[in-house]
Amino acid sequence: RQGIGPRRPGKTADEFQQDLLSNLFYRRGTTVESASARDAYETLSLTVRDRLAERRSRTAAAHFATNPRWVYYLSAEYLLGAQLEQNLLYSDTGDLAAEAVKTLGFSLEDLEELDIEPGLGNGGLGRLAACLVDSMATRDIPAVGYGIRYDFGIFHQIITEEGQTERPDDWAFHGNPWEFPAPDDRQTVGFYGHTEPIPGAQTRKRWVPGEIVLGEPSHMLVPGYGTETVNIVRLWRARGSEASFDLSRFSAGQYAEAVQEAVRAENISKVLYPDDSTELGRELRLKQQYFLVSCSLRDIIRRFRLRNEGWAEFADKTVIQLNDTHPTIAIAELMRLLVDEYELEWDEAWSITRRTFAYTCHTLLPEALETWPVHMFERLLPRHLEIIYLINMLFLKEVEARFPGDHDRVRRMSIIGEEPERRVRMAHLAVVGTEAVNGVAELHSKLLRETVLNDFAELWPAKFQNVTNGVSPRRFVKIANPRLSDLITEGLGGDDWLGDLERLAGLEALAGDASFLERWRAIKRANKVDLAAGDPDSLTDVMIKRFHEYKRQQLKLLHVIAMYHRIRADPSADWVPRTVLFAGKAAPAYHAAKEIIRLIAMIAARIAADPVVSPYLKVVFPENYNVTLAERIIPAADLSEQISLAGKEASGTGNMKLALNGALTIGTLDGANIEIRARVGAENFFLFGMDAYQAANAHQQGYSPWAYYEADGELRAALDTLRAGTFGEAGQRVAASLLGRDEYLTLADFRSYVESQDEVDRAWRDPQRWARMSVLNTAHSGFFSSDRTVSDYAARIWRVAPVPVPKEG
Ligand code: 26M
Repeated sequence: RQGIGPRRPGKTADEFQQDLLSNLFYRRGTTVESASARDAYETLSLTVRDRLAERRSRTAAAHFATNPRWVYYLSAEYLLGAQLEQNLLYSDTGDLAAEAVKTLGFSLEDLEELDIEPGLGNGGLGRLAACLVDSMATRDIPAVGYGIRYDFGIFHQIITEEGQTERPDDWAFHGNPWEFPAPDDRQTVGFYGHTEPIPGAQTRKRWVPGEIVLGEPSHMLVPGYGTETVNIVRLWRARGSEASFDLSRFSAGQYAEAVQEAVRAENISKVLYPDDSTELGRELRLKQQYFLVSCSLRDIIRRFRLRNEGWAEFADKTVIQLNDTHPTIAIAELMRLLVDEYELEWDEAWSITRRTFAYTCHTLLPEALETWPVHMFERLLPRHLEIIYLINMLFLKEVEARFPGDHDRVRRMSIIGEEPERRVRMAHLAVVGTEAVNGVAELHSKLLRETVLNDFAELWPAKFQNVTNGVSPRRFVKIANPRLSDLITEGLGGDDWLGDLERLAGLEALAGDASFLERWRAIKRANKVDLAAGDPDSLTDVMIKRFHEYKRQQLKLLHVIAMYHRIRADPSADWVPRTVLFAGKAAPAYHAAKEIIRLIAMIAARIAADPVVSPYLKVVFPENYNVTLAERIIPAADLSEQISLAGKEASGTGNMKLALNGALTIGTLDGANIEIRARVGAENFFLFGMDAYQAANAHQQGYSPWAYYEADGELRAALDTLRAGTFGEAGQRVAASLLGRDEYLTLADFRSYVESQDEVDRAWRDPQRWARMSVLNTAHSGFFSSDRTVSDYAARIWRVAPVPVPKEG
């Protein structure tokens, strides 16, 4: 059946138009006369998708013919963003589409509003996964991203004066035109049950699961930019098997009871857990993780076996990247498949497993390091626990041999923690079962080696690497900021920078050109007008990220209160007008974070109602921060708040997106801020606060927030205002937390932060100077392209090379 295929989608406006009409008629089942906006949207999406599908088939053929080492990215989260605009850009059909939809009586912008983003992630980790799959395709790396197709994504946030409330996110309510279901590739997943010895076998065992669930995949196309490659992200959805429908109960009229097993099965992919960085040991979450892993590994093995190679080749043809510990049970699952099902010897299976996996760590927060109670593991995954015990025993022997008599070290390194209850430490399993471990920014990787994973780094120094995060310049510059993109393209004499972001350095030559700076400023202003968050001539000061105490939205608020006091004390002074924009979600059960959101809402309302302060200060909180909203806020930002306590933010990626769009950063020496500052230059970055070593020692050196309260009148006034209840109970509770333990040393960094903010005001008063600094930020942020990140992974961790896909014909 080789060489047979459908008519290729046409390239001309006429052919696009014809395809659109035929999709409207034959796939949507409607006519031009009666087409609604949704009909037009669905039809346009299918027409664009068809163009990518054709490239996808050529990609699959080229990959199969080359038989390279494939990259499999395992992630419990993907924040892919809206698909239509990106796919128009990547298939170069934007102009054709705009013309064609006019004949249906709609504008492209109307239809883009119907393009809902799949919110299948919490924050940075999920968006990073999306940027990496974009860049893997762009760099022609044969790759598949595996994830879970949650029915309900990250909750929809509503902001009132009461703070945050949550609504379910039924993102696919109207269907999802970007998805290809692949029911024939469904897999069977077991849970619970018991294990049995196999007569005559040593390590092999039989697992008899007590529950069976089906995993049904669908995939989304992931095109590369400026290349022919189209990879896929394959998402699994849980389904009840036939056995989960109880026919006898159905016949007896017990309809609800008859389907309860199926409902239970389908709950596995029902909802994304909305926790960011804090662990909550729910069995359903562990079930989700194993569901993702079991389906994906079987799919990877299915693909491998299509190529008729032996197990000796597996690790040479497969690398599986674990996005944090969430999919780490894959290490035990691959061992189980190889030993129990494919009957390999333990040592051979272990050698294959270790050479196949690599692990990316995204945190340093101890409370975010995943552990599972042994009793839960034993019930849900009895065979996996046995395998983990065996892995651990052999590993601890190795430790004992290297460090004889060092029992404390053995206890610290064990995959099983004993205190206060026995728990499986997923990060330890991830380090032991992989060939490479990486952090996500230089400082983060260094702190991993020096602190949480220090024992492991001493045992295996070569295993530990850094790969600094990056972001997609297509989504976060070209699509989000078309005005700036056009100016950059004009300034550099071409748009090659979109696939080779270091070329932005060429803008340095224009940083002294007054007319260029003037246009640069005008674009920032126009973006602010579009955002409509505040006076476009005010300094737009943005803090956009998940709410977490370590990120220190509280510190920004103390600064807002200090500004408020200053203005009230001297209303006629020449204040720099600011619009302070916060956006982000708090985990629904994270009360302290929700309290901070309430406080922001309260202060925003109070300032808006104050005629003395409101000409100079406005606080806004647009609700439901997601990728789509980020794309509107980032191009309008003047100032980027990256103010986490040093040593706590692994990398940050919003910091990169904002710098690329010409925002200046005010930030601590944390995560990738350090690398941004090193590149854009210290004189173009507002630095403040203690460093990670000072921060790490503060509490044991007797840190007292009261000492800072006593010593700093402006800080004291801000805290007293909160304590007095001027901003409600939320303000009182936030103040109590800051004057209690102040875990994240907010008060210690306050003075330095305010001084740095005063420096921000001075720079802003000289518009030329500010514009110059802004251009230099963009010019020197080319390193932060996720294309570079992917090339780093490819060269140093995956050891894979690009596989070009030939053009058609
Ligand atoms: C854990 C348990 C139960 C439910 C959810 C979780 C969980 C989910 C997401 C825990 C952590 C999660 O993400 C952590 C995260 O987003 N880390 C961020 O990763 C980014 C990309 O590397 C970095 O830029 C950020 O600094 C880091 O905070």
